[in-house]
Amino acid sequence: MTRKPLKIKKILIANRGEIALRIIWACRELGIKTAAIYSEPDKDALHVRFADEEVCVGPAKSSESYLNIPNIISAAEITGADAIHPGYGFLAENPDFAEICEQCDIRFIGPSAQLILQMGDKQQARKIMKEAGVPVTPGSEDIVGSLDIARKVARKIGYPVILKAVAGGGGKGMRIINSENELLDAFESAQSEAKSSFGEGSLYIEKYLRNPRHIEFQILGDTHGNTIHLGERECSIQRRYQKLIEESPSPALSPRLRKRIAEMALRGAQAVGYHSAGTIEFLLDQDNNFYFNEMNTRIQVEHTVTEMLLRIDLLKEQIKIAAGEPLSFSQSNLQLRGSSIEARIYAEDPETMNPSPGIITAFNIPKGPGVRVDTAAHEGCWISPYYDPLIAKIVVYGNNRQEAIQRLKRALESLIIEGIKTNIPLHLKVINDPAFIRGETHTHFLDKFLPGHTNRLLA
Ligand code: MV4
Repeated sequence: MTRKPLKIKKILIANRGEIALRIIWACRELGIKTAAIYSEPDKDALHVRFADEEVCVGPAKSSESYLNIPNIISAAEITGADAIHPGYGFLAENPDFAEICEQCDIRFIGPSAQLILQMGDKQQARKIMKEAGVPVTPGSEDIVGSLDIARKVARKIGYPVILKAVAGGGGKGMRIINSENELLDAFESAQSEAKSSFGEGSLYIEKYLRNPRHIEFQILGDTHGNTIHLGERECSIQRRYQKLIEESPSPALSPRLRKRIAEMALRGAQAVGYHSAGTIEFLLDQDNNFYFNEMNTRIQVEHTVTEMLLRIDLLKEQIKIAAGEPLSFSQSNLQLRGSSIEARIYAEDPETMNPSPGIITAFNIPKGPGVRVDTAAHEGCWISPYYDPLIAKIVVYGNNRQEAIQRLKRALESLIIEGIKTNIPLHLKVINDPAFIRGETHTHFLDKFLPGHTNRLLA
């Protein structure tokens, strides 16, 4: 995939919150002008204040504002932006949006529409990776079109198995099946859930791994044939597919295992000719077997962990790649040293885990050595109920994991957010937990902290 070099002078930011601000900071440093979009309730938001220009694209409802493709394209035309940065969520992995941008001669900051489409089909992504020689979880070779085929595949790979939606990600349309007599119900309910969530009910089957770790490799590929990896992030501490804590390096990887997985991540990225920032996600089982799970074709929430660890700027690299410039460093420039951890602060009730919108009446951000805070919140700001409840990311660096944990602890202890409820108490419980401190994390780790809130998959 080659794209013509383009001098990017102005970027329209098709997002809100902390990631919109993060994109603005990168543009400032690159000397690129910024245009914000916003919905009616976001008119006083910081991303609107700090952008050079702003355009209202609609009312509160995302489908009428931050997902409103015609209005967003019009905003780019009106402001004369030559590129659009989608951030994460919203339109970041919508192949139609990427395609429309290019057709309107506006550069989409991300990979090609075709690549987004390919990796959005989870079964096709599996197939491509498998053909490239990347290990994938044992499972179906193709979509499982009927109960009969599902039964055959499940018998071959052996129970437990997991049914997943081809259009999935994020856990919707997923079912764990322990034995053949559960297959019929699971197949039908997964199919209808997938259909109502994604408008596409196709399913595939994999061997179910118990308590795997979620380990993802950050990739950067430019249009000059350079593909590098920036190490891994372990994102096992999550609940209902919402990540809570991410860290790099993963305490589970020896240098040797890291090298083996990194080689596979690079192989996968090169096989699809990846350009832009992206992530290749693996599941690591208790015997250190690793399997490709999915590829994310966007900049992720937790990119900050890698930035903090390696002292690089992923947003600037992503933007430069989109402009057709080569990467500003190579694999051999990167040295893994120390440890970085991120705590995601959500506006939610720690008891019920329900969203907790409202006005922030007091706000103190942690400061001091090795602490970075990405947030668009401030004292007096309104956390609206319409969007993602993420209000801040507290990211720390330490010379080793122990120092990073200590730093995160003292940072969280000086983080004051009043007026709304947050998950800060849950974070403190996790980072004081002996198993967490030993690095013994997995994707069901949080279950023990959430009595009465068992993972939906296990329920
Ligand atoms: C799995 C799995 C076990 N075995 N696949 C959850 C979301 C989606 N991205 C993939 N997921 C899983 N796939 C097999 N074959 C367990 C999970 C899983 C999980 C994965 C990553 C992070 C958190 C998770 C929580 C529960 C289940």
